[in-house]
Amino acid sequence: MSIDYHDPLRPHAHEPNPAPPSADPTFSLTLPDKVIIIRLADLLALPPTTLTECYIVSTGHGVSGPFSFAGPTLLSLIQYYMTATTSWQQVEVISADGFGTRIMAEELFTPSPAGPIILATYLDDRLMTRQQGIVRLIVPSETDDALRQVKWIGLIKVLETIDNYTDDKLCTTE
Ligand SMILES: Nc1nc2c(c(=O)[nH]1)N[C@H]1C(S)=C(S)[C@@H](COP(=O)(O)O)O[C@H]1N2
Ligand SMILES: [Mo]
Repeated sequence: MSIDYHDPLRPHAHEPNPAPPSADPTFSLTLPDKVIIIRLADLLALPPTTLTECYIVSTGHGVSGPFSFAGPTLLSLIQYYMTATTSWQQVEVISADGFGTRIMAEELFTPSPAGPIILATYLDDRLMTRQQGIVRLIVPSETDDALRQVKWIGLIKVLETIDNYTDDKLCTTE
């Protein structure tokens, strides 16, 4: 018998959803002690970081790019809204269509040489359309299958502890 942690935010086979789940790019930021509604204007008010030479590597539909994506870093958003003394260990970024990824605080504090994780609002110097994914997470270290490139972010949840997917979420298989 093996233990399988069916974490939906870990890489898994996936057919990309072609259409935005809603027209509105507003999303929730859930912090350990409060929930904040983030509108596009709030993101545009934070200093942007530009990532050039980005590729979206789709296992089913080939590679597209290079693109330049720009927007605030995920770390800058968290630090802007969170009480500085609150400690946190990981972040869940989930789209309105239920697709998502899990990010360790370490990945934000020590970005990969490919660049920091950003909340992209611009694609090739133009405000992205909803169809293109605004607000779109760009994880530059992920170059295999686009499974961390979350389009249409609906929820960003900052967790104080590491969610190990135990108890009710644990599944056992033969
Ligand atoms: N919200 C959301 N984001 C998503 C997906 C999805 O289904 N929903 N699919 C992922 C996958 S598997 C791929 S290949 C890329 C496709 O991005 P593109 O449509 O910009 O090429 O989006 C990623 N982000
Ligand atoms: Mo994909």
